[in-house]
Amino acid sequence: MPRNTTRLRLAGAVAAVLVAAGVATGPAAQASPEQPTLAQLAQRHGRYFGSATDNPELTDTAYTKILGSEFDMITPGNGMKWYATEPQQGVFDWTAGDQIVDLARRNHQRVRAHTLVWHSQLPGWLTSKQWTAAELRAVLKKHITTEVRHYRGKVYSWDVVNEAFNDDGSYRETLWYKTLGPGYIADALRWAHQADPHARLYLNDYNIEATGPKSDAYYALAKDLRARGVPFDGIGFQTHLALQYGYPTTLKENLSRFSGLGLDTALTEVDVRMQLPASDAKLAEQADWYRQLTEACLAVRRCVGITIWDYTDKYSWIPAVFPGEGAALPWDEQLHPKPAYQALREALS
Ligand code: 9MR
Repeated sequence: MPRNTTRLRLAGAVAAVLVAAGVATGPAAQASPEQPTLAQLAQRHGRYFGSATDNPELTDTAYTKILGSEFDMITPGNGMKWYATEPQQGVFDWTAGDQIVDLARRNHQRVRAHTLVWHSQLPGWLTSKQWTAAELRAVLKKHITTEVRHYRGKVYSWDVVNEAFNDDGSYRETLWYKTLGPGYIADALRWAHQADPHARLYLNDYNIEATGPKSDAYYALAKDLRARGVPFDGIGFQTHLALQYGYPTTLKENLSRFSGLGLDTALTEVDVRMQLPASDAKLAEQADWYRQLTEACLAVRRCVGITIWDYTDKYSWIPAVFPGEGAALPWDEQLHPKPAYQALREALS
């Protein structure tokens, strides 16, 4: 017994050192050698494999068991958004975000923190008032500084600005853009960097997987931010795909051109929805898409990892937002792996 205790203590100490060094250790320590986890398979390529999660689901122990073992990166789906973290002006609430950070830490997982500046899920006090530019700038700076400081040293990256562009490549007319102009993006990045110089800072959006006007807008902005020396590390490709719209065949070349700017890329919110009911044919096509997008990321040196937007259809956001669509994730509602799960394993092997 004492020998086991010593070994456990030693293993714990080694894990702590590796975690401090930013090396993911948990799933490697937990899984059986015959069946490596998605995280372990990704680690062999120097990548991570993550899942989003959300606080209400954490009471589901069958769910948290897979969440804690199969992945090495976790994103809070809602708990770090503005409505949750600053529900009243100047009053900060870290309960939801901390719960997920603590869970990830216990499972030796890293955290992609999400998100600081967005037009959605803002508290009423922020959206119901007419702000002057000076006032809103101060509010934004305080929010970013306080939240990023709170999580300093505890998160791998931040989605600093989320969904800043329209599909045609024009700036989205958000509260931030309308009041502060496009400079809010560089300001947000600078404030986030000051608050946590080690966090990787991302701009994150959907419908930018294929080349086109929206992804061109990010390319131009990224180039400009780089040229001006604004602290900034990567572009998050949300990758919310739908079978009925076709696979984004230019994904790999698109990821590559951002690497060419010296930036990281990541697939940050992957799901592949379909019109219900699901069929074997649709699930096979979905599996093929998961395989292709994984291969695309692995083929691009600076595509650092993949996160799915929760791992099971049981907790997917899709059915509530796209009625009649769903079945978007690699595990079904009973937490059984689907063909997409096998496809992910093969693509990572
Ligand atoms: O997963 C999130 C869901 O629980 C929320 O209801 C929804 C509200 O908009 O936001 C979801 O996450 C979004 C993410 O923050 C940004 N990209 C789109 C995601 C799906 O809507």
